[in-house]
Amino acid sequence: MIRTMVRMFFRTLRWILMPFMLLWAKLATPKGLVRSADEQHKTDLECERMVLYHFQTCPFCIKVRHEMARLSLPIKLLNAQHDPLRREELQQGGGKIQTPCLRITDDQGNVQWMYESNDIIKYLQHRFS
Ligand SMILES: N[C@@H](CCC(=O)N[C@@H](CS)C(=O)NCC(=O)O)C(=O)O
Repeated sequence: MIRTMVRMFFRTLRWILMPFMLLWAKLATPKGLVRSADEQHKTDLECERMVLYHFQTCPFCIKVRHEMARLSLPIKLLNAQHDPLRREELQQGGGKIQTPCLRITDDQGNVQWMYESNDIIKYLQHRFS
């Protein structure tokens, strides 16, 4: 009973905050780094090996998406908020349904599932700054 009420409370709160989060996500998107065409092409290819599982209005995801925009990284986004298939992939691959989660595939085809927005941001900055 209490659990249901708490869940309802947070669900309602999320609906109320949603437009503000979307507005923040859009208005605060930083300008992207400009690279030479060759460098950007190389970066684009590297980004093809990464996927970000996210929720549209999650503040931690917005933070990571902003960093991706700042570093001009065209990383594919998969919305795991309501899509059962994406949720299952995240649960099976990463071990839990929590976003943001960056799936990274290396040259050998090994897959790493990276959680925690700060860790993802540090990783992207280290690799692409
Ligand atoms: N410390 C984490 C927090 C991430 C987090 O709490 N994400 C929420 C969404 S805002 C989540 O995935 N919750 C699980 C769920 O709603 O099922 C980070 O910085 O990435």
